[in-house]
Amino acid sequence: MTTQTHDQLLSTIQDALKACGYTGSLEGGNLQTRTPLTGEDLFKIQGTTKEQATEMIAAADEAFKSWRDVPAPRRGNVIKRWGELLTEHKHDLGILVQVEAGKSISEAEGEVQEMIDICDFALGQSRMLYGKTMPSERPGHRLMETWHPIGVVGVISAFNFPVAVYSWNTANALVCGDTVVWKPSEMCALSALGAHALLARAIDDCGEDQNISHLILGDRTVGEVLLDDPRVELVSATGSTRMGREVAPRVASRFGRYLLELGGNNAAIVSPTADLDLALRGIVFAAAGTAGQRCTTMRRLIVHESIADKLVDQIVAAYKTLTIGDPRDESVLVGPLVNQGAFDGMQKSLEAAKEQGGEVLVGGNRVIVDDTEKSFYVEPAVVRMPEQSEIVHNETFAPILYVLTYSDFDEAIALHNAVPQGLSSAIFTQDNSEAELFLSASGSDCGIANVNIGTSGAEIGGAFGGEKETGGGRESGSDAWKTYMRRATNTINYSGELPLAQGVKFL
Ligand code: UN1
Repeated sequence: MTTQTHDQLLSTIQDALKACGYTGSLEGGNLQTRTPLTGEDLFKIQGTTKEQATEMIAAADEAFKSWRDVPAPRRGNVIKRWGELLTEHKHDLGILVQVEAGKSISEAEGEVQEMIDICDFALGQSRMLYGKTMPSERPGHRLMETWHPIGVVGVISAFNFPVAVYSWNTANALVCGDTVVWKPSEMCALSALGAHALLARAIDDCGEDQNISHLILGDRTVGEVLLDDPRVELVSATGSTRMGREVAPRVASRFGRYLLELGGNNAAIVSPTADLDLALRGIVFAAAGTAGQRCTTMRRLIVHESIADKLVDQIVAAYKTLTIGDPRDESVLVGPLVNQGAFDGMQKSLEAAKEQGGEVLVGGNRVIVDDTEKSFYVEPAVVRMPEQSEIVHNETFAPILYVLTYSDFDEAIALHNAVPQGLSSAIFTQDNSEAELFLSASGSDCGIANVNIGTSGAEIGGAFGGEKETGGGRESGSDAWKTYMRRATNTINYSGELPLAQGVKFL
């Protein structure tokens, strides 16, 4: 039970936004904000018009002309300061994420921690925008490559990680010398105001140009401005595969670049040799945590037939102990679905699974919290499927774990790779050769492949993204920064002669 009244919640939000440095109005606008915690409306804030969005792109494009020449380590200072402010306001921003995405405070603050971590990473990266030097085939010549900023980066982010994914893109883009125009999910506009205000403070503290960062608030129609404006060199979009199918050709038709992080349908294989205790905890967190609303959520379990009954019984028992409710109560592990659409989608998928021979072993029922039908809480579900069927190929953004069994390892890999999505994957095994096979070219076809941990909860240091219908993009760590830059190959002749490459003679 949470004891906070609606008015108290409103003032908590106001305080958090103020602490982050947001000084604008929270009234009289046209964009209704809402919380999935209670299903109640919050503030009505000012949305952005298409004309304003276009003006922001123009301003960011203008700012780019100076920002690209600011030394990269100095650009890094803005990100360093952002990281400091995020550390100071981890709880404030965490509260906003909790209110709009419905996460436990530990997960909401964990999301802010991802922002702090990427700031550390990008600060280091600002001194490591390395290009290679290659041996020239000609005497007295030097061949090398240089990385340059590309321009305005449009970031479109989803409700489920309302601020972290934005920061992966923004921290990298800004140190690379790009400017950023961000269109967050309209369901998380308050979190966006908080995160954006903290960046504005960092820019101010460092004496840099505020126009390097802009925020567009509104529905998809205003976000579409980013897709079509030729000044937006890169569109980085997180969301559904359906959205990606629209974004990619639209941006490509004007030869813009895109970075897509779309649907996942993540599975874990559990081998007979697995440490079942460890597997159980990994599975339950990845499948039921964040109410199944991570793109990395585990949606399929492919378990060896010899241990299936035992493991499934343990999972069902663990699910029965999960506390479901308003996550302002710190004992709660599973918060709400984001809205009625998510709840209806889950019910539809459960129906389809039953029609396709599935048996719901636990969960799926609505949970009424605090006597209101305005919020949508649900018991995470486990569904045993007789075989791979159509529904198992779909991503339903809700906590449904489909269980399939296998008898030999090749069959497990085939089942694993049979879906159209390719984000995250895992194997639980103590057999080294199974683990290696899973990680090999003939193993998991996903962008993320783990051994003895679940599918979710990736660290920022690795490149994040996936294959097939997940969209192929990579953001966050490793060399994902290269997506935010363009490469120039340079040949410098200091020989005083003009030898031609490939030994060609002319004149
Ligand atoms: C997402 O759901 O879009 O790996 C991002 C994870 C988090 C990020 C998820 N670090 O689960």
